[in-house]
Amino acid sequence: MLDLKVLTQAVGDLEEEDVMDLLNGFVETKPSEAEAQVAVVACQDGMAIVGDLFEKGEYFVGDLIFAGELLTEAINVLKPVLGNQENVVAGTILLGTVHGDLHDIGKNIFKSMSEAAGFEVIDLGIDVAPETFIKKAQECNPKIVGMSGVLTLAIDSMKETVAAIKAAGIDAKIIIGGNPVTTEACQYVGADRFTTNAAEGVKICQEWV
Ligand code: B12
Repeated sequence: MLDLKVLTQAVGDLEEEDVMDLLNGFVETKPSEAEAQVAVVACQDGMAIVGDLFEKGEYFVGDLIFAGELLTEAINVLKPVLGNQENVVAGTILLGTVHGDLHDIGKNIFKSMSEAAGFEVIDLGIDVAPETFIKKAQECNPKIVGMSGVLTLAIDSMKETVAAIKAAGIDAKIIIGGNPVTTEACQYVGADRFTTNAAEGVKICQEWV
């Protein structure tokens, strides 16, 4: 059985070998999709430890970079057990990390889980300007637009992007995700829904289609 607290701490301590051993051992037990999602949340909690240590000055930017690589590697190990319904096309999600923000690990996790649930995801990448969201939305007519961001400034970028999308008359549901999003932020931004959990985000998108 996977000890989630040990996993969270190993991510927080940037103990790559321990994290990989724990996850490879976990995947060998053929866990359910729900169990795998819980492991993702444990890794995410580990990143919060990294963030706290960075704020305290105990970790530096190099540690953030390493943490980013570690989490990407960890999610790659979990991907095969995070679900797979590639033959079902549930709908299209246009996704991107908003302008000014270069963080993409959370976005990529949401992308993987959405694809596993049968969505087609058009990923615009990071630091995406409002005009880019609009141009692509006009081309591919998505049912859902997903915006990601973890910097505080991302909230204002999201607000700007939502306003531009609405002004362009694009008829899509909008979901925002990333560590700083809250009920208040969601109202401020003008999005339909928010989440800080990729699995919950997928459920919301499934409700919409
Ligand atoms: C790794 C990391 C980096 C890496 C990012 C690598 C990468 N490829 O993404 C690098 C080194 C590049 C980086 C750079 C910087 N970072 Co940084 N970083 C982090 C760290 C440690 C982890 C972020 C992360 O990946 N979390 C884990 C993921 C899985 O969580 P998540 O994003 O919330 O995603 C989950 C959900 O929210 C959801 N989700 C996410 N997006 C979406 C979208 C949709 C549509 C849905 C439905 C769901 C969803 O799904 C995910 C899984 O459940 C955080 C600390 C923290 N607590 O977050 C700091 C943090 C975000 N960084 C910070 C800072 C300050 C910086 C820098 C300014 C540092 C510097 N001096 O250069 C730069 C900024 C660069 C920029 N302009 O963006 C601060 C932000 C402070 C603030 N209030 O704005 C933090 C909070 C650290 C801290 N405590 O000080 N960083």
